[in-house]
Amino acid sequence: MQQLELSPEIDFQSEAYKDAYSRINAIVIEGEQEAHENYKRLAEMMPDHHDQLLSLAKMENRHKKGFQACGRNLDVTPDMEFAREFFAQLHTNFQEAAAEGRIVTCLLIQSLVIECFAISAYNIYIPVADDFARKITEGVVKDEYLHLNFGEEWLKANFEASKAELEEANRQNLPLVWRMLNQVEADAHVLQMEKEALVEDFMISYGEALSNIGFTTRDIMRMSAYGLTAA
Ligand code: PL3
Ligand code: FE2
Ligand code: FE2
Repeated sequence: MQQLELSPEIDFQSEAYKDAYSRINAIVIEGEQEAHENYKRLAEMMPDHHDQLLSLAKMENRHKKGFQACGRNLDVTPDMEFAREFFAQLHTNFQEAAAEGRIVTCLLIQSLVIECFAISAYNIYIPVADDFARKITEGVVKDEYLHLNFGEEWLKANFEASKAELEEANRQNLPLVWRMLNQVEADAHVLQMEKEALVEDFMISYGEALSNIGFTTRDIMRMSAYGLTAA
């Protein structure tokens, strides 16, 4: 609220806002769709957690519908082609890991990387969103913490056996996050979301997740650096 008072009025109907929103909204819709498919796939790969994962998949589908409504509310048509391109590399990495039965890599991509990306983006969006989108996003972000928690709990319980694969998956996928952040920087700025804040929030959520799973501070520092040098 305080942030709202400090920032100048946002004109949600300006052409500049709607143009930027057509890409950001599409990214979020596509992200929720990817998450929906990824949890369905994980449900097949993890029979012990099948029902829980299907319920997460259903939540993602509801999130997608919520964000589609946010676009319609502003009279914006989401640029889905741009968004599919935006997620292409992460999508491919998940598909390849799933095809080889690499559950740990799939969980790192979906439940750690994508969920932390979503949590940071949504938290930073909420104070600068229009009233309609703020209510939707507040509901969604609560669910995303549950999704992150699912990955944390499983990886924590299987930490020793997962460690090497987690390190490799981090090395492969974290650089993609920095690239994606660079790609949204200009549009996010139009929505009054600053890249520095997104990076900071992401690093905090992701670092906390790695810590909860069992990595040491030294591990976390080293693992976080992968993204930055290759960006
Ligand atoms: C997982 O449940 C959802 C995955 C969504 C990923 C979203 C990434 C968003 C990055 C773009 C930054 C702007 C966000 C604006 C919020 C409406
Ligand atoms: Fe979601
Ligand atoms: Fe999620």
